[in-house]
Amino acid sequence: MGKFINVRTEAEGTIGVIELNRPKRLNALNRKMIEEIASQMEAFDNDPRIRVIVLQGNERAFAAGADIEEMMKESPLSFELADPFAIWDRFMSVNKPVIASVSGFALGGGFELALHCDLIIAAENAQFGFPEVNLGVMPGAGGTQLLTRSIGKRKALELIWLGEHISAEVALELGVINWVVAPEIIEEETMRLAGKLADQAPIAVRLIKEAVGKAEDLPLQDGLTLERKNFYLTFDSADQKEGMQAFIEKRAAHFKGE
Ligand code: CO8
Repeated sequence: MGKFINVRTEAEGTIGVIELNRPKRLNALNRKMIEEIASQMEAFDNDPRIRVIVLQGNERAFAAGADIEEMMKESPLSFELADPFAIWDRFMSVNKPVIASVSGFALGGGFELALHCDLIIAAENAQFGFPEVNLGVMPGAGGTQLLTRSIGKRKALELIWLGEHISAEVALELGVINWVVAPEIIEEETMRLAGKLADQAPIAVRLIKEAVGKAEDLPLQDGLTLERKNFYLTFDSADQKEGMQAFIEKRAAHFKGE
């Protein structure tokens, strides 16, 4: 539990939930809050009982961006010395699946935080956008790179240049997010999806995350080589034996992450 986040587990301790908790500021992200999120994600990543991590805000806001009051005091040198984006690199090192569950505003750094997650589920009232240009700046926590990889150059420029919000429905059509659901059921639907993922074989899930994650960076042949090595590795797990045995015996598999 931190000053700016609430932490809990669900589904018999297999799902770790991080809830952003700065409601009066629409969960605007200050440095301490980002640090708390990253540290908690690492704690869940290192906890063998946890299989899936969920990041969520509240009904009104996932996060309305970086804390503008805090940020306006910065200078190029203060940024250089504090290296604030090093914390963001830690999100990239999480091995377990991370689901962003977005209601309300996901703007600027809040949108970037969601883009650092593997899957995004949104409520119909969610709004995504990069308003930085309206402040005379630009995204700095990965927005130009992650959004462009997700929807291509022209659409990314449209969103980041115009600084307008898009609805969850449009975000879904663009392929930025995975699912849109009614606000009343987002919590339940998030847990259903997280629970389903938590029941999959954890080692396979982890190796899939690594291989798919590298698909955007590696030349095809290197990506195929990595995929094959990871495929071979799954055959060293008890879960591979269990999964195939269960198929033969026509029963549900029970995976232990071994
Ligand atoms: N920073 C600080 N305070 C904020 C922020 C923010 N990003 N967003 C909202 N708040 C505060 C408001 O100032 C207000 O405070 P108060 O009650 O004391 O006046 C409170 O939250 C509620 O907000 P509003 O009254 O404005 O609520 P509305 O429903 O009228 O409007 C909006 C909601 C449209 C979301 C509006 O608040 C808004 O435009 N917010 C700013 C959005 C924005 O520009 N975000 C981008 C910031 S820049 C950025 O993210 C750079 C990322 C790169 C660095 C990442 C490092 C962390």
